Amino acid sequence: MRMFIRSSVALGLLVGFTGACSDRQPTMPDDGPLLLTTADETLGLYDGSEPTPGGSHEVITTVTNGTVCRLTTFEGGGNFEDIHPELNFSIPGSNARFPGWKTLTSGNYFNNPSGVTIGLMTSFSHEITFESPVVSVSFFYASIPDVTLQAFDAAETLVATVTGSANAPPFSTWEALGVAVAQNVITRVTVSGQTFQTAIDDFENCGPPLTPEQQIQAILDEILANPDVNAGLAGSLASKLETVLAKLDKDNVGAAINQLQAFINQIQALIQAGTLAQPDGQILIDVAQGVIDQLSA
Ligand SMILES: [Ca+2]
Repeated sequence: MRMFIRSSVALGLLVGFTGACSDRQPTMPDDGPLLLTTADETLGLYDGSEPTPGGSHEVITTVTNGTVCRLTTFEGGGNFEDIHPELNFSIPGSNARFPGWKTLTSGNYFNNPSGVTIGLMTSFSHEITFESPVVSVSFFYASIPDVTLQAFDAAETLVATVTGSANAPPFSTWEALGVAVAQNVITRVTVSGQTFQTAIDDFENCGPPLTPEQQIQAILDEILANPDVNAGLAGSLASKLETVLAKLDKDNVGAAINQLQAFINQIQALIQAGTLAQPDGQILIDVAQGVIDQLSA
């Protein structure tokens, strides 16, 4: 997903960064919310480096005991680029929208939890909203002021809140902050920090179930990523799962369940033969069994 739209705030900043690096003096728009000074310590995470467009955002989906979690690492986002400028656009597969946030691939930050890219606040408070309500939300943060995470349900009731202590500068310590409730009711969260002085990484939301087809695709991806599974074996396992998908496509649930059971039997045999590590195989069995249970319900 490539996005090239930039806010007027970003353009205003760029005007100020025309000299040599050591001479850069940010010029603030008169009506902007920015609170920067020229001192390095308060310039924050963004070092004024050239904005660049990004590509597809990385989202890592895991299924554990029926709970689906979607991890947005921000990898793939551009430098000082809007994560999504349009209302209601969500990163594909993330279940989440990040209005007002930017991705940053270069700046005054270190030891970030994943890759090179982080999510940067461009105001003192931002929302993150969800396509489907979730049960838990978490991320890692580095911030000069304290960071407060508040979760709301569809009725705009505050259902959970947590505050993390300031841990910067320097932006080299990343601490986890998260909330969890009993049911999938969180429709949005607000994150309070400060413009350019608060960043997050590895944003995760958990809860809404995947469809059987999505879960089977997740198993397929897991198999293809496992170095213990050679090409021939992967082909054999994949053909069973592709049969499951074909049966589901024709609403032939009974045949799909039979194929899933055959898949589970094969994984059990591979575990017993020592071909597949027990924890790796058990994850595949758990997800396949979960799909069987879902289809049988
Ligand atoms: Ca990252």
